[in-house]
Amino acid sequence: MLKQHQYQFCFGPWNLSEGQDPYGPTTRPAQTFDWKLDQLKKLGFDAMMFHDDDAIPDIDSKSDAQIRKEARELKKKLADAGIAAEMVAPRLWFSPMTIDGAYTSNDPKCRKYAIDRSLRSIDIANYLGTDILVLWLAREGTYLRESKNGRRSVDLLVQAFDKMLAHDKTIRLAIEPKPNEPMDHAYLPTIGHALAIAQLTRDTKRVGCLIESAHAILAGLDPADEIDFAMAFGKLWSLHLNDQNGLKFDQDKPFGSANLRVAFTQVRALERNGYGKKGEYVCFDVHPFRPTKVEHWLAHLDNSRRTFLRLVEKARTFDNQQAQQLIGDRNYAALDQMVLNHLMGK
Ligand code: GLO
Ligand code: MG
Repeated sequence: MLKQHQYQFCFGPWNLSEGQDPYGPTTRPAQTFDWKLDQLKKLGFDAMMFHDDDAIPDIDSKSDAQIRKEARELKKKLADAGIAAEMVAPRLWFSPMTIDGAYTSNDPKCRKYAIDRSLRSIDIANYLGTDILVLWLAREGTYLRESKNGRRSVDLLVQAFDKMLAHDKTIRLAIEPKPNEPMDHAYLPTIGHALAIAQLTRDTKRVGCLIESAHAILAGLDPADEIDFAMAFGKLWSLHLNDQNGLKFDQDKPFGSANLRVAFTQVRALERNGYGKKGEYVCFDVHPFRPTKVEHWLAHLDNSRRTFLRLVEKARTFDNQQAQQLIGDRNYAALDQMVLNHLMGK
């Protein structure tokens, strides 16, 4: 039998979060980065994702030389632990310089800050040995449409991406779309938008995307369709699997926890497109439920991976021949029930 592809798994330090929400403080004590790396290793994950300031705390107060030194130390720590750095993402939504957006801010000084910080993130990606810069465009949008010029914002985004592509000849930009939150409306809400704007940049081949299940659901889309679409372009370079119960705040639930069938459909889409065969990782952008006790702090990550692997088994044992017969007979009621039976184990 052909050896079947094995997936590689990843999460970020922020996925071991402390439980704060807009209405209340933390419910678990903060832990060090080293503790988080240890947990990742203990769980048997393969890689870690990094915001620029996860890699280099207080990044804005540090010189380029200091950043280089700290990034190299981190790279060594990761190598000793046998863990890869999957990506680096500039955290462009915390600073007083990004209150009104980053690349699309109305203030030229703030736009410059955002670009300079992104170029630094690219340097950090280089030091850590990854060629992926993830761009979650958190504040690129508006609370009220009259505050920005939408057409100008598209031009500003392209200009920013072009500067990043010119800064480093190998870096690939993976845009992570999200339709809303924290903004009312974001400028690049879907994978279609991310891949379309790629065509306006100076190196279209190096601008691709990252799909997050919850973000697709918030856009009213089926994440599996987003996967098929991105992979038809060969541009799905990373993935944030999680779950989301309808059109609410971004929930980052464990993978499959709100809708197992939608999760199954995503896994089938990954399988049919060969996701991971070029070294792409399956990342879980999930958070513990706020009431989670310290002793159960890792469960959401372990459970997401377990569910994912069970669904891979389900995708690989799905009776495609029988499904094709039912499709040929246009018997979709039976096909529907066949899927449910398969998921329920009967
Ligand atoms: C928030 C996003 C966020 C990003 C992360 C990486 O909704 O999903 O968690 O994935 O900051 O850029
Ligand atoms: Mg995400």
